[in-house]
Amino acid sequence: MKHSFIAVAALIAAVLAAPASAQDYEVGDLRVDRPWAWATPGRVPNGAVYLTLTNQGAAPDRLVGASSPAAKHAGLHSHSMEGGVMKMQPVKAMEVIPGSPTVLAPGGLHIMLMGLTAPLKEGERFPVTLTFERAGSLEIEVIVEKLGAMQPSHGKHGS
Ligand SMILES: [Cu+2]
Repeated sequence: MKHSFIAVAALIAAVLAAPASAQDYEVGDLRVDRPWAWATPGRVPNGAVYLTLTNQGAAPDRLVGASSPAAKHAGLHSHSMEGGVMKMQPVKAMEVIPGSPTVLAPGGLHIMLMGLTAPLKEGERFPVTLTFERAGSLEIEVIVEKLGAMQPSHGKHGS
C-alpha cells in the first residue's frame, strides 16, 4: 500500500520534473516552453509532441502547422471524450491568446507525428518546425521522455 503510493508519487514527480529541463524558444511575441514527446515502443508508427504556447504580445495568434524530419507528416490534433471513449481529431489551428497559455498535453491538444521515420528513444532530441499565422515559423528541439502511462490511449490513433 505505502510502497505503491511512493512509486506513483515518484513517477509523477519524474514526469513533472523532466520536461522542465527542456529549453524555451521565442518567435515574435510567442514563447514555446518545454517541447517533449513520449518515447515510442517497438514499431508504433505515430508519436505526439507536447508543449506550452504563450503569447506575450497584444494580438491573438494561431498555430497553423507543424513539420518534422522525424515523421512523414505532422498534424495538429485534439483529444476529446465521446461517449466515454477518447477520440482524436485533426484541428485546423490552435489559438494562442494573450494572457492565456495554450497547453498541449497528453489527453488534450497535441502535435501528431504520423509515420515516424524511426522510433522515438528516451533522451533523444529531434527538430519540429512550428508555423504561426502572425509570428511566422520557428524551429524547436523536442526532447523524448520515458514512455508514460498515457501512451496506450494514444496508440489507438489511426493515421
Ligand atoms: Cu493525434
